Amino acid sequence: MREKWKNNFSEWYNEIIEKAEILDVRYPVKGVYVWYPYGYKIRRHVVELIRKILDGTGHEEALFPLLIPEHEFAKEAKHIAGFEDEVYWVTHGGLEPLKVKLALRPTSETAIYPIFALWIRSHADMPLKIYQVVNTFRYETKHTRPLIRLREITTFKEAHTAHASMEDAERQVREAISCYRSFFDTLGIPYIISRRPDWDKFPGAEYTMAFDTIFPDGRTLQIGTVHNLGQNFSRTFDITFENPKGEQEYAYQTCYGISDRVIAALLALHGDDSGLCLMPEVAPIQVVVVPIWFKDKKELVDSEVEKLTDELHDFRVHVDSRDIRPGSKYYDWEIRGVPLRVELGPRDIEQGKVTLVRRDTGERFSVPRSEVRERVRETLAEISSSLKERAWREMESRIHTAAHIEEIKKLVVEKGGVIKTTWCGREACGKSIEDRVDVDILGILDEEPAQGSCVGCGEKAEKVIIMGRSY
Ligand code: P5A
Ligand code: ZN
Repeated sequence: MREKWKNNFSEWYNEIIEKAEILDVRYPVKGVYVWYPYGYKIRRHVVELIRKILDGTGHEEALFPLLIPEHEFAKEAKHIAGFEDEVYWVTHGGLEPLKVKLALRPTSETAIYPIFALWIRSHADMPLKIYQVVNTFRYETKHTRPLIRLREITTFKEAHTAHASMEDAERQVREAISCYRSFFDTLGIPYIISRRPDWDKFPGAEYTMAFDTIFPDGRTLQIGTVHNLGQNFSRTFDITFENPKGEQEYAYQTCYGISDRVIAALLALHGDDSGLCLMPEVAPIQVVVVPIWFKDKKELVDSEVEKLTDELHDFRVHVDSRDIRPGSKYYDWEIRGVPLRVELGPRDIEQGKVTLVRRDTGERFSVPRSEVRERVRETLAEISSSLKERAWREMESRIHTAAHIEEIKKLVVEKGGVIKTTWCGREACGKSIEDRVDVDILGILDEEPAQGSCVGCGEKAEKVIIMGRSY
């Protein structure tokens, strides 16, 4: 059943975040939440996954300070202009006013790049590829939401790179996109990759590539961004290197990041009216074993359950031996999205079988006890691929094409989601399209050749764009 999930998504989301013990939203600061142990375990698997991908492609993890002195923060004019409304400032040490105000990082360019200037001497020091997993602070004024729009982003995974040529920075942008693709693919999160319009790129970047997904309510969520910074920051922070010709040159840089939003998407896209459906890859518990006790058979069942858990030691298994009815146990683990349930009772034991129940489809079936390990492995893999496939299918069904402005207006009201259309590429025209339909241009699809005319002005279309209302 996915009635509430689909038709009343916001309520579903807020409820499930609490009930599944992901976040405690009662912390008394707006936009700031507490991770429950269960939610934190999911977070840990997600972080381990991105670490594995980044480590495997030559990135190195480091850790830079949370506090940024005002004079560094303010150096890059466009960057400060883009972030100044969102910065928290530390102004006092105890009762004493600080001589230099300190920003709580909203992102770490201005903490990292003065140090890159010290680390980089020659072209042989590059490419330099660093990442960190940290919390960042943004004083968001739009409606805050758990994991989606945070004032303390607790899981900011940001990478910063420096290169000896623009071509190598371009190659790095492609590598970053491919890292994020494989990350989202493992999590079964569908995405659209687009180039942000110039007026919406990262403050200080040459250009921004973004990953967006579409939620069940038709609104889009930006779940990752990759920026080519060119030499904008290296000029400001004096990051120079000696090139092979012996000349001093400014480094070419990129940066890219993902946040807690990844976890929001993971929870939101794979769910139903009974709760979460976690991807086995990141589920804190992959298999929950529920013993079915019958009067005098409790000891027999318990000893068989113990053997069974031993056989399943390759997986993250939990035995629910609480003294409550099996039905209540099923309910609890369904909310928390445990992908697979194993039931074992006297009858199963007699027949040499165990009962498996899939969280995603509700399907219930018996497998021979001797094959249980293999069958669990197979079923988890099937759950993973079918959740992923369903999420992609659903996202694609929320993308519509329009050739006229009236059609866009109609689609916005009737269907929501993302609208694909054509544009001449001129900023003034783009902004007027946004105003007339009251929907934003999310990005440009570089790969798709434009045909026909611009929906805004009727002149020759140069670009295929996607539009949508985002979180
Ligand atoms: C890239 C990493 C940056 O900050 N500097 C280092 C670059 N890019 S960004 O687009 O501004 O942010 C990266 C991603 O963070 C998510 N995000 C948020 N998540 C939760 N709450 C917020 N308030 C918030 N703001 C941004 C987005 O997914 C974004 O792509
Ligand atoms: Zn136009």
